[in-house]
Order: sequence, then structure tokens, then C-alpha cells
Amino acid sequence: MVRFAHLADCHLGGWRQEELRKLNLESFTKVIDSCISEKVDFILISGDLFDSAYPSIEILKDSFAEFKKVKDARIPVYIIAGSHDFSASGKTFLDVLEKAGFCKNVENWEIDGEGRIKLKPTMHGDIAIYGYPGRKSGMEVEDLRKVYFDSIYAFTIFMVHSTIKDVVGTIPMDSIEKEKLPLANYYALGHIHKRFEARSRNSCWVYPGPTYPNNFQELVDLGCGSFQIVQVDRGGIETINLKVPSKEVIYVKVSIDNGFTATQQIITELDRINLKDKIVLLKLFGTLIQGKTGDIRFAEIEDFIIKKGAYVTLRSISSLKVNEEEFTTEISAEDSMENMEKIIQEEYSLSNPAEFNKYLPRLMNVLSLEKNEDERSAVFEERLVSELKTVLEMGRGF
Ligand SMILES: [Mn+2]
Repeated sequence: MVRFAHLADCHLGGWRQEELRKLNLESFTKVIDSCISEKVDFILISGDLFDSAYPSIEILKDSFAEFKKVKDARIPVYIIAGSHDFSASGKTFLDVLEKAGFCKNVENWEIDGEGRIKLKPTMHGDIAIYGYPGRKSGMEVEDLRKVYFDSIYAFTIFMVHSTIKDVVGTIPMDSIEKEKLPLANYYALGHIHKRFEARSRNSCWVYPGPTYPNNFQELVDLGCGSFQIVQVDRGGIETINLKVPSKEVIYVKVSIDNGFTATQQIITELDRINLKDKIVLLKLFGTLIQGKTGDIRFAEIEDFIIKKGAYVTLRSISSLKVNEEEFTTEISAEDSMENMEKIIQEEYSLSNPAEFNKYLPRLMNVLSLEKNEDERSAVFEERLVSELKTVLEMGRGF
């Protein structure tokens, strides 16, 4: 019998807010501590251990301390790079971790005569562990179709940092059908930040979820981090997803239509809730009929939340719309930036009067569209061009 832990998407060093960066690291520490107390035989980390290929000294110091604990407990750690801690030069801090003897990177392959990618195993007793890293923008998906290996061992694990088709649904994202991956018993997946498990008779595909949520929406959807404990014996594979307790998340949605009175309305709603030591997520939605987002006094609202004892607060106004004379603009999170752009546009239009100026605000908006992670360039271009045509009132025939 063997028992191992499967982690992914720790994103150590992620989050701009110090309070959340701290919870992220704390969550990772809790996972490591529970791996040690559970006496697992080994630990798999399926990519994105770090949020970037070059984490800060502070983050390195803290994470090395955790790896030292695991090493002292004599638990081997097997890793692959993810899309975040991968570097095109091939040099990352994962190499430093490995050289220090804290983990083993299991990416190991050769290109055969037909251009196919033959993976070589890292053996843990009679268990074969194969690994293929992530790349920026899902570039690994094409390569994965060429990957193969020998499935001749008692138990085979394949660590992959990529997207399988079952988890994306209809979103236009590069993904691979899980059946197209070479045959393994356990697919230790990473990259998709949600908990997912699929099974066939002899195989199991698992995304354990990130060890801590990585953005506003993940805090809403996941609430906390998680990881997987996997037990293998003659009876088969048993897996359990363990959630990592952390500070409670409170999600407050407020519908507003008046920028002038919104501040008081939001504060009144927040005043009814116990915010003590909570992560307060404030989401504003609706259409502003009077006033602008710039009229909402966010500093005052945040002061109020913190004075009520909240641990940290984040806001999202991406679903808030503003009613203006000729057009409706969707406002991004950078509200003050939007306002500045608007003032500049108005000044420009006054000194350079032209019929075309009416398109400027919406053009700015469309041109700030961002490519979704893993969205194909062609799909993104098409989306961009079609939005531009709509704004410029050009028919589909162009
Ligand atoms: Mn990730």
C-alpha cells in the first residue's frame, strides 16, 4: 500500500495584498504540516508552486523553510513546472530547490526519430512517475498529443500541468481529451483552479484545486484551498480531497443605480453584517442612472470595513455599468484610470473636433480587451475584430 499527497497551483508569492499573500503561504504551510503528520510516502506538486519563475527572496526564504521540514521528515517531493513558474530560458527557482536536495523535477524526455516525445520515468520503488510541464498560454497542449511512455509498471503516475477537455466545457480554450493522454493509473493534474475528479475502471484524473484561492472570483468560488490524499492498494485507488481551513470569506453583492448615494447605501448594507476577522469581498452591480463610479467614495467604504474589524477587503466593479448619453460603457476595476482616460478624451475632442471622436470611449474599451489565459490567439483576434466592427458600425461583410 502506498499513500501520497497531490498538490498543485500553490502560487507562492501571488496576491498583491500582503494579508492575502500571508494567508496563501499559511495555507501551504498547513498542507505541508498535514502531509508530515499523515506520514505520506511522497508528495506530488503539479506545477505553479511559485507565482513567477523568479519569486522574491522573502517568498523563497519561507518556502525553503517548508521544504526543509519535508526533507527532515524524509518525504520525497516530485515536481513539474507550471505555466507560471516555467521560464523559456529553462532556468527557474525550481532548479535551486532541486539542487538543494528538496525535490526532484520529474520532467525527463527525448524526441524520437518521428518527432514524438518519449517520457522517461522517475521511479519511486515500483511506482513510475512521469511529468510534462506547463507552458505559457497553453502551448503545451499541442506537445501533449505527441507525448508517450511505457505503461509497463505496477503503478504509473503522470503529472501534467494543462487543461483536459472535461473541465472547460464550451469555453474556447486549448485542451486535450483525457483519453488522448498516454495510459496511466493516476493523472496528477494542475493548472485549472478548481476541484475535479474523473474515473474510469483503472484510471483516475484529479485536479486538487489550488492550495489557496488566487483571485477575487476564486475566493468566491472556492472559499479556501485544498489538496488530495491518494491511497493505492490492491483494491484500487482511493482519493480524498481535503480542504485547508483559513479565514472566512464574506461575499457582499450590492445593486446600485445612483453614484451619489451609493456610498451610504453600501455602508448601510455592510453595517448589518458581522465582518470581524473576515475576508470581505464587495461586488457592485447594476447600471448607474445618476452619477459615475468616480462619485462612489471607495476609500470611505474600505475604512468602514476595516474599522468593523475585517481582515482584508477586495472590491469588484466589473459588472457595474454606467448609463451615458450615447453609449453604455463597462467599467474595469481601474475606476480612477477610466476617469482619467475620459477626461483626456473629452479635452482631446474639444480641441480636435471630429465626427470620429464619438467612437473614442468605446474603442478604448474594446482595445483594452485582454486575452484570456489559454485562449487561442486566433480566437482572441476574432473576438477583438468583431467587437471593433460593432463599435465602428461596420457590417459583417467587411
Ligand atoms: Mn495555476
